[in-house]
Amino acid sequence: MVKLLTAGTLMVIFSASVLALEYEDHSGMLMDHGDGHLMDMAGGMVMGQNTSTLPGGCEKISETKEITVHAGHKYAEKFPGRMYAFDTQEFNFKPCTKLTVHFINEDNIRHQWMMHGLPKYLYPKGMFHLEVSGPAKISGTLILPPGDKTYLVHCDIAQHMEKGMKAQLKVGKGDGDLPSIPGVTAYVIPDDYKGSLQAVMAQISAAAEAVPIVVATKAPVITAVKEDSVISGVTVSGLALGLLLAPFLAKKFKGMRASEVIATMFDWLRVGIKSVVKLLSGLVKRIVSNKNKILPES
Ligand SMILES: [Cu+2]
Repeated sequence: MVKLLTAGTLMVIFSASVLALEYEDHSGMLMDHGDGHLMDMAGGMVMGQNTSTLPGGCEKISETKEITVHAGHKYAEKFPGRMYAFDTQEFNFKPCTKLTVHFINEDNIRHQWMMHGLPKYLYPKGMFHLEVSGPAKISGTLILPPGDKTYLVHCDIAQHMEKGMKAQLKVGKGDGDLPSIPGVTAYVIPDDYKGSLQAVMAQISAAAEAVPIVVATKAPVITAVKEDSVISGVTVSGLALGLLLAPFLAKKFKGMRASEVIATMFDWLRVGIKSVVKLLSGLVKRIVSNKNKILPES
């Protein structure tokens, strides 16, 4: 029984450690480059980290909060037309909160949790920014400013915000809503889903049916014209050749019997074919011998 329990405990511990290793944790790998900028060699980055400096207007840290934000394609599945999303689209904190964000990127690409509009005297370019190539976890801390304001949070990788990775963070009551926050506010450019699948498929099949009719009516006209032109071309050249050769042939066959004329013509044909065959075999020999010369070198 004890053995069984031990085995069970070991299995639980093992499976827990396997689960915990689903993504790379960058927290212990980061190097402090100063000014709140931390980086590691595995592509993790924190910018605007501030764990101790109070923003102007904050007498003290009002609250200490920790949040975990997941990012990935799967969180966009509930938002039609979107490709990437955070698992949370709206955050709300008291002014002067010390906030630690644990950012878990679940995709096999790079994502960011980037916050804009912070006071620039404290946060370079007014940004607090977590970034990592996933699947990975990265953490950072900032102290939120005083006052009611709505901050933009997004992923700044090209097109990721437009594809849905956008949220808003309200400090206090905020100062309004930002557009195109999936599931929260209306899109600036709404997608058009008016056409039903049946209507679209009917349109496509109607277009497909219309195409062969056009081809069928056009094709015979083209071939008819082609046949006509071929026949007339052959006829014209045959006539011209006949007219040119007529005096020569008349001279050659003068006084010959019909059987003799035919025999002579067959003889010419034989000689003609023989010379053509000779010419072709000569050409083939040349090509083959050329190949033989080249092949050993290559
Ligand atoms: Cu992204």
